Amino acid sequence: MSAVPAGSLSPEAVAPYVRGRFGKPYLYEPECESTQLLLVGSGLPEGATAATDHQTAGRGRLGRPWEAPAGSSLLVSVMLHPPADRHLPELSLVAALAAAEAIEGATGLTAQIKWPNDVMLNRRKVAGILSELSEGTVVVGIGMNVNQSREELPPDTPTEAGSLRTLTGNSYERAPLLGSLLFRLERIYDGWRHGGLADLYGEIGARDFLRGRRITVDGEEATASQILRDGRLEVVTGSHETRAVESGEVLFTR
Ligand code: BT5
Repeated sequence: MSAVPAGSLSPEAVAPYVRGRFGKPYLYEPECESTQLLLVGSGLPEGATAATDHQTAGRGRLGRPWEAPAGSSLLVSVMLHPPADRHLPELSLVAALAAAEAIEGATGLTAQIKWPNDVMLNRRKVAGILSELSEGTVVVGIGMNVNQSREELPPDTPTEAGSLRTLTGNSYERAPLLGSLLFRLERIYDGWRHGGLADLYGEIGARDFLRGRRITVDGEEATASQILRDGRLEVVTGSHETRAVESGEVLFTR
């Protein structure tokens, strides 16, 4: 009998589901501050992956927290060594697409990408992406809400949070879900390396959550047109000016 703790992301639980380069080596801590810290500046090869069952200081962008009860979600970081001349913010969309596809594979529902770094299911944020650049390498962190109950999700977030469980009524084994996420991330990242965002544009554009919505970008009201082929968000402002936003904080009103 193996001593795999039920439902953990231990190496023994996850190894059977690691099919490609991503996930090797696999660094696992039952608890840590942030999986990002296990990889940033580590010099590990591309595809190296860090995962945990609980973060004590999980982080979002701009110093914001990422919160999830122990054992409830996917908390994973992957080391990437992208070509130096590439537009790195695109990697958040690459990872968001991989997370969306993994969610779709598990639930049978269509997930959407809320530019620049969220994955949405039925208008709730079910996953968030954090890309951190250090010495030419990028550590992409993915937090995916899997088995949290409604009460276990953070309340009062700017974009309402959901989990696969609250949105489908089902619980999901996390190890196969992680394997699926890593496999899809590898395939999509390889496509991006080869052909840039243009090659993935059909799949990203089809899942563009903000398209046509009334939004505010960094406080300014606008209507989102679409994610552009270069990864920027095209918006039409209140004064009917069309512009492309490079990065920013987007809230949607409807
Ligand atoms: C993100 O930031 O959405 C990126 C989250 C990345 C988390 C992963 S977990 C593995 C790796 N290790 C880390 O330490 N981080 C990465 P941002 O767009 O800034 O969103 C953060 C905001 O989302 C917070 O200020 C809250 O309002 C909200 N939030 C926090 N926890 C959440 C959750 N579990 N589900 C949905 N929203 C959440």
